[in-house]
Amino acid sequence: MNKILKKSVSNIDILLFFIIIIIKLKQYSIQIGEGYFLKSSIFPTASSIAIILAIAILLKNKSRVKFLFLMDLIISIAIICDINYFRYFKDLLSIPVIKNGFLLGDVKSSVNSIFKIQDLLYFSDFLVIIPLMKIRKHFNFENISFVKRLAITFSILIIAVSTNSYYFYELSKEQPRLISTMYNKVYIEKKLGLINTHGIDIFNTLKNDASRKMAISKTKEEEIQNYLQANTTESSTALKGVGKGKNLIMIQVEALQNFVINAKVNGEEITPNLNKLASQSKYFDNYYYQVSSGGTSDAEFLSNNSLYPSPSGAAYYMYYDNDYNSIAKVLKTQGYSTNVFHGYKETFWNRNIMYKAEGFDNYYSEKDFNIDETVGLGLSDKSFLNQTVEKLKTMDKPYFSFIITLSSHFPFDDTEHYGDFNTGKYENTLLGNYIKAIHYTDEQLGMFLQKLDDEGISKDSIIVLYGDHNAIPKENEKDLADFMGIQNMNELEWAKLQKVPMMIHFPSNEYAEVNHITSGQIDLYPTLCNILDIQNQDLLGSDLLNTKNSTVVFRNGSFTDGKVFYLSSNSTYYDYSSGEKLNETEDLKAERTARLKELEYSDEILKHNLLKVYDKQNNN
Ligand code: GP9
Ligand code: MN
Repeated sequence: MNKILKKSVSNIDILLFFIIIIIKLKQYSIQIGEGYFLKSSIFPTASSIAIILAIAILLKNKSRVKFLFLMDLIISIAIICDINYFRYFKDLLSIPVIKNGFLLGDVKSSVNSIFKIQDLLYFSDFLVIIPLMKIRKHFNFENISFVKRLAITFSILIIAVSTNSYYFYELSKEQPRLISTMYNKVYIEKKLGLINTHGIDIFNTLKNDASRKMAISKTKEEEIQNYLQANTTESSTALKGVGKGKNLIMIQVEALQNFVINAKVNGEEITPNLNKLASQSKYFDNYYYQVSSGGTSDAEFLSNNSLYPSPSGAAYYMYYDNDYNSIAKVLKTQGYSTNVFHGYKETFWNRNIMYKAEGFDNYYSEKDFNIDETVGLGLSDKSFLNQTVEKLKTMDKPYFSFIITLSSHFPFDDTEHYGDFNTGKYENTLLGNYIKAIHYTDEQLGMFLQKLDDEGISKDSIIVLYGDHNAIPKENEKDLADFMGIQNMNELEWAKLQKVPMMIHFPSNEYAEVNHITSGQIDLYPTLCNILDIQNQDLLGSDLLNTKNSTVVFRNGSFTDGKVFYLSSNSTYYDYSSGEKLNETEDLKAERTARLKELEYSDEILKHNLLKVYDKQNNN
């Protein structure tokens, strides 16, 4: 009996820690209300607590208690911070946000009004624990040898780490880029629990910081600068400055792929309004999306900065603290007001922070719109675009307004809200549902464009519209092949389908034509520099109106110039038209090396914040 009592008292700190943390997380889960975090993440949560306990067991008695005490304190602080952040942003706190605390400005005062005195109850256990541990000190503890402690630690770790790994694996299978990009922290927490989620955040930050700390040589720095300078198209003449001083309205459409433009299903045009816009604009029909795992945010990043996205993770999360030479920043120097509109959670994709870095003065997110109608993920494109027009009407001119739609988001299953559109044999397939979704968005864009005309806005504006990335995943390729009449859907055919439309509309439908140049999202900004007659500096893309031969490079190292398509996945060159495999020639090899170099340069620019260095030199 005495032995059991001794054992229990000796290990009461371990038991208490486990119970207290579970109670706190349960309470936190109830307070947040959405999604029952603890319920859905009980096993990974228990495993993460067990990992902490395994480490504690390795320590000697006194240090063990101190360690657990400290862990309890850290977890309690994390819970309180998360709750307060969630009350305001409906998201979880992360290291990039903490590092950027000063960027949040008015949020600081909001936090004061959000904090509730009851939050301090998360510290209430200390009132009991401290005296309890003082009493426990007087007991005569059983002494466990280091070897025995090591064995216990090891056994707990094996069970806890494998349980945890299983849940990590399941989540990465379900949402492949979620853990590395952390674009939806609430969902990670729902699946893996609070401790794991913050652990991932810390790990990702450290990994990124370590790769950024490696110094870059002066020679490399200059080499990249020379490359950027050589890439600037000084001799641009076609349409130079035709949009000077005009408003720039740039619309990024969720999952708008090029194959729907001018296409019919069941005898009906899928996107009649965009087809009309295409016929009245410079329409680029060989324009590829170049996004990596950062999805929508990568499309924004490419289009606004003319830099490649990060090869893994998302530039919006990893390089939020860099200096950018973005469209908004340059237009601001020309007296433009800069605004961005997106009817979703303010912090999603780290937008609240990144938009500041990209020079947007005003960011209108979900909280600035009246959420009176929802379709798919959130506020309907109809209501969003209607409210956006109202905001545009009052904006200081000239303005740059960047507008990002939402309703046509994967998995396109909100069919009851897309309206009636018969997709014939594609009814009840993912492709059919996508067609319905994009038809809905097209209708809303049509009304929006009409309003811009009616309000007299179009005549003073350059309107750009493009798709962010693909809609149809590879596993649904059969339906798409059928729709496109492709008999043999192979890797090349699939790669050729990864295009999004890009249209530039000028007042009075001037300069309308279809432009077939092979191009990508990185080329938008330099093209706009020419049209708006603004400084084209340190950009990696090409001005599409003044370039004869353009090559588009994909984040995975594939590239095409419209004649040859190199696919990095199987390291093969193809003739673009015939699909024939080509042997590597010296020229092709040189091209491939040059393309990889360009990607590497972009990575170095981001890792070492080189635009800041070059900007300083330019100003000296
Ligand atoms: C939500 C949206 C989604 O704000 O932009 O991003 P995605 O999942 O398409 O990358
Ligand atoms: Mn998207």
